[in-house]
Amino acid sequence: MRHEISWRIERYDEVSSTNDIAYERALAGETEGLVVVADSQTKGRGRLGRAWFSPAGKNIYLSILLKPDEEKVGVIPFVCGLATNDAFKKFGLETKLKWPNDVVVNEKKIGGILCEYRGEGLVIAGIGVNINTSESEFPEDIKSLATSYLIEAKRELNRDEFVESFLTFFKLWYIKPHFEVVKEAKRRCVTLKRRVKVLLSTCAIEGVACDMDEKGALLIQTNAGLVRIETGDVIHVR
Ligand code: BT5
Repeated sequence: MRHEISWRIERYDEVSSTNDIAYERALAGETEGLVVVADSQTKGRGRLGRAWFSPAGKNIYLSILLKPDEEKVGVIPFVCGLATNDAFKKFGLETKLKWPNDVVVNEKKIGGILCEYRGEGLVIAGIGVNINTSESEFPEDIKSLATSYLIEAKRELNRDEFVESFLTFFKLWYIKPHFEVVKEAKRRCVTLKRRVKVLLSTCAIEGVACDMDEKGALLIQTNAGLVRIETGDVIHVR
């Protein structure tokens, strides 16, 4: 079995994106286990260049530098998601996963995950988690889609305690075989058994999300047969 990862946490007040800082640190010779945590981001990002709302003093913006075994690269987003679920549970909040990279409470997004493969086995795993943002503080365009610990649990949460707990759970999931990670992600994934529309770069497909394979790809039963999807934007149709 792989040795346990040990964490080295670097804290910043404001960065462009914690994923970028973690990558710069990797280029400067940092190795697996570096964790970059920022109080705010000026260019926090999601997938496909989308922006991640990252105000100061409220939430968690964190990136981990990893060198996973090859077969595990594809399941790092689930490792992040499961650890986020477990950390929230420790503080009394039940959350679920939405395929491929969201942490949700009742269809609303409380956390987002951006894992970037940077070659030579290097993965930067970025996690944004909404902790103490109130409803009125979310920008209009995401207000109806987003939620936070404060909104759901009706109390504030100490961000350092959440980070500590998240990193502890991350370690536990990271050393498990990839198929066990996927097995648990399947159990917690609200996308399965749902009718979905998946937006791909050039088209959209609709069907029932019937399963996830052992690599974490989504299997969709469409009128034209079974379709396997490795990434995309999923809309739960009903
Ligand atoms: C994600 O992208 O969900 C991945 C977000 C990853 C953010 C972390 S923060 C630390 C690290 N450093 C970074 O620069 N990024 C990572 P995606 O699936 O593309 O979702 C983006 C969409 O989520 C946006 O287009 C909005 O609709 C919505 N959104 C933006 N900010 C949000 C927030 N704080 N909470 C909930 N939804 C948000």
